[in-house]
Amino acid sequence: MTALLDRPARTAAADLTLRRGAGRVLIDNWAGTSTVPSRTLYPHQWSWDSAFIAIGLRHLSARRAQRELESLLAAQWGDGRIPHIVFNPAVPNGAYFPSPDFWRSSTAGAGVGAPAALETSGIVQPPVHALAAWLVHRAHPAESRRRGFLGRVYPRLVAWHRYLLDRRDLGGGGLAAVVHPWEPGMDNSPCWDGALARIAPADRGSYRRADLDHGHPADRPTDLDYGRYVRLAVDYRDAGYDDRAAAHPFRLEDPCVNALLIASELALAEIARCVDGDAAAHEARAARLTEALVARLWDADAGLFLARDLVDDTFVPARSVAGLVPLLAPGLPGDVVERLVATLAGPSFRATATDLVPSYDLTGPAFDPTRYWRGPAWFNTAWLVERGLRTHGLHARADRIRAALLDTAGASGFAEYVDPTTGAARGARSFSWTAALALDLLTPEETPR
Ligand code: 9WN
Repeated sequence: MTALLDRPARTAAADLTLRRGAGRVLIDNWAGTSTVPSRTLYPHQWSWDSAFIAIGLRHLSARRAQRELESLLAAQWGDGRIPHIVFNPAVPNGAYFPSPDFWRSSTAGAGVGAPAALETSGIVQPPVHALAAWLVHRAHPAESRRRGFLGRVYPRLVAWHRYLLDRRDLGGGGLAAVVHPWEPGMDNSPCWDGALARIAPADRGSYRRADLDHGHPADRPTDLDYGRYVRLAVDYRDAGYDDRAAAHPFRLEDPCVNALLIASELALAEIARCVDGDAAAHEARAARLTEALVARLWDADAGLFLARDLVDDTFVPARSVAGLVPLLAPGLPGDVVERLVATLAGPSFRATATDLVPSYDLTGPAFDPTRYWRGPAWFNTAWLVERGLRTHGLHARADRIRAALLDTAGASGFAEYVDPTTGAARGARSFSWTAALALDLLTPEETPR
């Protein structure tokens, strides 16, 4: 019998303890208008973290969940981009690198509408925000209506998606591209190794890493990769963060980013129905994106979606959890769903010891159970795959991931990620999205996820 079937059922007492622990993490990490991912490693506001955090916070305080998203959207640039970090001016400059004086958003980004009154990074992260806004609304529709929440966030979310589909369709095939490994949110994934190898690293003496003050060097990206991250960011900054002018020597289409765009377009359709927007236009866009995703990123031999490198227009062979996240798209062809489910249950992605989904193929040549995004299991991707399985009515499979996520979140002290082969906690503890997404899965929804 497999570990999947052996997992003991969760008790009401265990759920209560977990709920209290998760709530405590979110309260402790609240910074006044938003939540830090981690008090130690990430002391500012991060874009896709805030979306996941709002999805959990809605069960504690609808008001606070709305503010989480509103504070992020207040940092939106004139061209529609939502920056991946919004800096808290009260936090010392050296607490995180790259810091505000590195990105210089208010000056370097002025030409494309960076806010003048606050500092942000200049790159983006995956578009989970419309999905989060819709879920936040649905948790407490009366409170949402009272505050006019959807009416205020809708135009900003529309502008955000327009940015991704206009300025970032760098391959011309109707999908959004990423231009830095931090953008897909899976920074150090083996998926970026080939594309990064073309980038000359910045001089090691030109910057100081702050992540190693808190993170273990064996878990974090190498110095060589960090130098390349810095080079890409500096060159984008020096092009005024203008996608029409920047060379974008690193440009790829990522399946997770585009799957989230589909899920978020469908959420925008729901929001549009509440605010007199054009729901049909959002649904049509989601359908076109789904077609483009399958046409450009599906690889039947690999059994999952792959990233496409736009520099040489080739598939990236590395198989990562990003390739399973498109389960979120309800319009996927049936045979694609079947293959994805088989891949998820096969030796590459079924970590029997934890039942969590590893970030990279367990049998792949670059697999490392502890290093950032090169194998460890993360809770946000487990939540997305769980939701994707439910999207296709695969509730028994989703239930297993749900139970694994809840058990491991609690046992690991709400770790940032875990070794998928043992469940051992890695990275930061009391990590906000781990707590938020556990809280979310503890709370039944009125309609199936
Ligand atoms: C760079 C905050 C972020 C997450 C990313 C994760 C990590 C930052 C870093 O932390 O990235 O953005 O310094 O490594 O990879 O997904 O949003 O939690």
